[in-house]
Amino acid sequence: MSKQARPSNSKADEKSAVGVIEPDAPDDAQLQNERDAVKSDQKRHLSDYDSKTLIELLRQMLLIRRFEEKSAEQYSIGKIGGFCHLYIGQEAVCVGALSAIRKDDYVMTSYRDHGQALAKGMSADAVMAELFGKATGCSHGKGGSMHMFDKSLGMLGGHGIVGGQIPLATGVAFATKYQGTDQVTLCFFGEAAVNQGAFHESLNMAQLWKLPCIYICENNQYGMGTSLQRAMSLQDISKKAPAYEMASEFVDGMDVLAVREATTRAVERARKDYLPTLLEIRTYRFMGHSMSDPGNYRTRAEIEKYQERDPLKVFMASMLEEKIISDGEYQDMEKKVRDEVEHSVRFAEESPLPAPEELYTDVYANPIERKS
Ligand SMILES: Cc1ncc(C[n+]2csc(CCOP(=O)(O)OP(=O)(O)O)c2C)c(N)n1
Ligand SMILES: [Mg+2]
Repeated sequence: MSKQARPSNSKADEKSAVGVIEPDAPDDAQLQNERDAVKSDQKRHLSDYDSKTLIELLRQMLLIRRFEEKSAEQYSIGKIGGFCHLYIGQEAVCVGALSAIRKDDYVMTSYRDHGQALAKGMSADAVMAELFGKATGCSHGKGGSMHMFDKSLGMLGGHGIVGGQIPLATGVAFATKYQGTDQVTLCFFGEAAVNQGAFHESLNMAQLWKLPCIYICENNQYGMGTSLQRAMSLQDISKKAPAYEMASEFVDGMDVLAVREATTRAVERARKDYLPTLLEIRTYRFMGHSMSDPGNYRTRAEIEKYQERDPLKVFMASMLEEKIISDGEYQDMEKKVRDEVEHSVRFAEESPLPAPEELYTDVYANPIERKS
């Protein structure tokens, strides 16, 4: 269990419901303390891991960060169109969680899906080409940012309806149990999805039927421009699980090792006893909701203060201080990651657009008659 303070309902109580003033930026000393606490927690845990595992966690977080920065740049020059939701600030959540599962386990998430896709083993080329709407993208250029899929890797998307993936993932977990496998399903969603009926229906069935599904709420504290305090009566999301007799944990999402360890406990419960878990992983998105968000609902100061606890920087600093990685090795990692991302942009640029005939493939209703 993380040492980070649990969210309190006090602001909502004081300024109740509609028209509340957005939460004040947290106090400097408090953030510094939290950052030190994460670092010292991480350092204590570093010795539990071999350096190869730790370096791979760092590399994946760095790849996602550089990939997302490049996506923002390519979006702003018009190479990427449509919706584009970036994951910067939340990297420790998907990297920590996916490092606790096997290759044949399943992952489903929302439209904020680039991180999960990369951590599940999809290539930067396939993801960037999809963002560019090119035929070589993982969904043949027809899905775009919100629909990263690779069935062969167990990456089952990329879903645009808030909370829509929660019953779907519950169904996948049902299917694996029915088939007698010991696979588990990780289902990621934002905290705003918790207010959807589908969340509650799914948790009820998963516990009743004992399904190996791990529900991971990425609580980044905002649903578009609405803060959690303005939208949810009980903001302590992990406390919703006991209503279904489900196990739950509150986890610090800025600490990749804390996420990995909580997910490992949930995976064990799912694989051995077919039991579901709800993990509330507290995080923060450093960018707007999507590329078109002007971000007027929170202050620059609030963002900067959370950036003090940047999961990538804190983990990198812990690794350097504990001499698990040297400056030179880190620079080398940074160069390789940047090359991989640059390669993905060239690959996407040079790839063809989907052929016009592709309009008639991969659709549910077949055959579609073309009117001449
Ligand atoms: C059913 C439904 N309602 C509304 C929307 C519009 N919408 C898109 S994202 C979003 C906010 C979701 O926030 P959260 O679940 O916290 O995820 P985050 O974006 O923070 O990752 C909303 C309301 C939608 N896509 N689907
Ligand atoms: Mg959110």
